[in-house]
Amino acid sequence: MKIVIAGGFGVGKTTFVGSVSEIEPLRTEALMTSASEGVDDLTLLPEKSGTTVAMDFGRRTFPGAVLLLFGTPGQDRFWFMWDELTEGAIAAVVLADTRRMEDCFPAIDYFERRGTPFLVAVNVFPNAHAYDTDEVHTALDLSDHVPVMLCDARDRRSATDVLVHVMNLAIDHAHAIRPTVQGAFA
Ligand SMILES: Nc1nc2c(ncn2[C@@H]2O[C@H](COP(=O)(O)OP(=O)(O)OP(=O)(O)O)[C@@H](O)[C@H]2O)c(=O)[nH]1
Ligand SMILES: [Mg+2]
Repeated sequence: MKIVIAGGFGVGKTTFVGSVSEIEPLRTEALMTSASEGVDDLTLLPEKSGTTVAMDFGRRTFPGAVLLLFGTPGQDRFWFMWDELTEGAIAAVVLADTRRMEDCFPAIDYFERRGTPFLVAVNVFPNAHAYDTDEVHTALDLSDHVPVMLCDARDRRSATDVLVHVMNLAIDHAHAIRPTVQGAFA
């Protein structure tokens, strides 16, 4: 099963894939230099030194399912890669940072438009205000069927919990559309 880990710049996508992957993840990090000053806002991310310029790739096996994890690049200037990167994905995780909530809107719009099942996982940064999941759901104006979770992308157990939820979401979605598919060939 292909799962996409998406979200805005610096929200923790690479960290998430690294936490849950059972293989050494493939990363395409480029060192951030003064050339991106004024473009990439690092005010809230003092420790960040690299940024994804193509994708992250990891793998995680559960009983009966192998998840192939594709992390997107976060910046708008890499949007042109999204269609290829997300092709064939059965579900997505949209990571959000409540200090910069609006940064996850493009990813939410993208998966809504494509009809890809997704959930929103708030990566809780220590100095961020603690909102509960209902508040985030309302703030993002999400459909009722889109779950919201809180997580710590650095923590394997927490990030794994997100993966289990997104896997179940994908399975539910597949069951929901199967009668339509069968009907088409009847
Ligand atoms: N405190 C805290 N820091 C985090 C967390 N997740 C990631 N970080 C840090 O935040 C920064 C951004 O993480 P990345 O994983 O590179 O974010 P990204 O979404 O892949 O970034 P781009 O690929 O540039 O869009 C890094 O310095 C991480 O160490 C978290 O849950 N809590
Ligand atoms: Mg990254």
